[in-house]
Amino acid sequence: MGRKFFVGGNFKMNGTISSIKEIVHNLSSAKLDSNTEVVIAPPALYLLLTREHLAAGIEVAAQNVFDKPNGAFTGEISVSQLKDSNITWTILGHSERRTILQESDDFVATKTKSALDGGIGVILCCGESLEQREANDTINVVTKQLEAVNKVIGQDGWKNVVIAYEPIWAIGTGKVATTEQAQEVHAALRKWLKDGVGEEAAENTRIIYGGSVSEKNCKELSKQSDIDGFLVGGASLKPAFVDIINCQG
Ligand code: G2H
Repeated sequence: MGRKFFVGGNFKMNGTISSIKEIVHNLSSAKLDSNTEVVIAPPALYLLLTREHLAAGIEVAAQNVFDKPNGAFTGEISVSQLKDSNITWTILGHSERRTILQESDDFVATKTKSALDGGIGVILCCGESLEQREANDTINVVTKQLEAVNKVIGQDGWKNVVIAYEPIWAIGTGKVATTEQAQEVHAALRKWLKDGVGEEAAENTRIIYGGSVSEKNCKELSKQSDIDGFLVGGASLKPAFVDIINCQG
């Protein structure tokens, strides 16, 4: 069985009660390709509202989760609180958190382990800066980010992980990676999975692309053999998100 196409919508710190209700309504009433798994990630404040109004069959993700079960951790949300709220996924390791909030590879790894142990799927982001790409360091950077996770989750953990390759220079810039650039890194990540985790993980783990994905560029990207979907930021707030979900039709 092939890998099911996966499209995530990362709303980041955008939206209001009314705009999120509108997005959720549009998505719930649209005709979506049943061969695509769809997960949307609103800001934490709107997770419950989103879950309440969203059609069954579309899942909801947090944009982050903490690695401790509960207690005195002001401002954080636990895995069990997500579970309790029927939030079944979380994004982790997004470059905006790695750079702005200084999250290390090891911290992302422990949060990934906590999420998986608690029964939440993880959209695990990795990606290089422009400087790192120009220094030919891309594959080294992204595999190092994944290695930190592999050390703590082990082979079985990858079953509930979707890897999102997001070159930092392509995020929110309108500068999408070319299909060749994206495919090259995705293929290298799959090879890393094969060599470092195992044949099964390489075969089954979805590797999705993120960074200025739009209804215009998604079709071409989706034809690449190692691109199994998208993590969409800006365009997930627009009606065109439906066209991205349906891009394989
Ligand atoms: C990359 C992406 C979603 P955008 O961060 O995670 O955002 O599509 O706006 O570049």
